[in-house]
Amino acid sequence: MPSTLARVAVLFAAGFTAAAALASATTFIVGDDQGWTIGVDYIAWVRGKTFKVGDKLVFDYPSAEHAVTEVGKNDYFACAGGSALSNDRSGSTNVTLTGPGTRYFICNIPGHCTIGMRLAVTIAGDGSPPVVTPTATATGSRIRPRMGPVGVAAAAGAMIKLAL
Ligand SMILES: [Cu+2]
Repeated sequence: MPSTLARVAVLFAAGFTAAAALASATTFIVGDDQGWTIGVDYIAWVRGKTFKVGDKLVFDYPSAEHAVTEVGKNDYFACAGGSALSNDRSGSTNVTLTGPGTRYFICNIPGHCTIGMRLAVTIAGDGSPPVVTPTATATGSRIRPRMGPVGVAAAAGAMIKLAL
């Protein structure tokens, strides 16, 4: 019986951790209200922001006017879209930051990159994963002495309800 309760508690703790990790992912609208367009300083837009693995970039733009073209570092600085890693003109381009490092985006419509439609985003990689700290109720052997059997049962019951 205690092992079943402990298992439920561990499952509950794992579920809570996963939910917390999901909740901490951030969606960034590139350029905020202005979106992906000419006349926005994307270098300034990036400044002060922290991008993490799992965060998402959303580029909003009129599909007839712009594109989101992911390129390598050299092509970013050269405004060259010829050997793009990807290109999208859907009007709403979602990019999930799946790993650490720097990713480079330009608009490959001729002339647009050179006048500022380029974005370089550096994704932090060294953040250690959240540490799961077993609580007193999650580990049977660590139940606080001052909590009587009724309290333990009530706590376990509450956790089972939450887990279901
Ligand atoms: Cu453009």
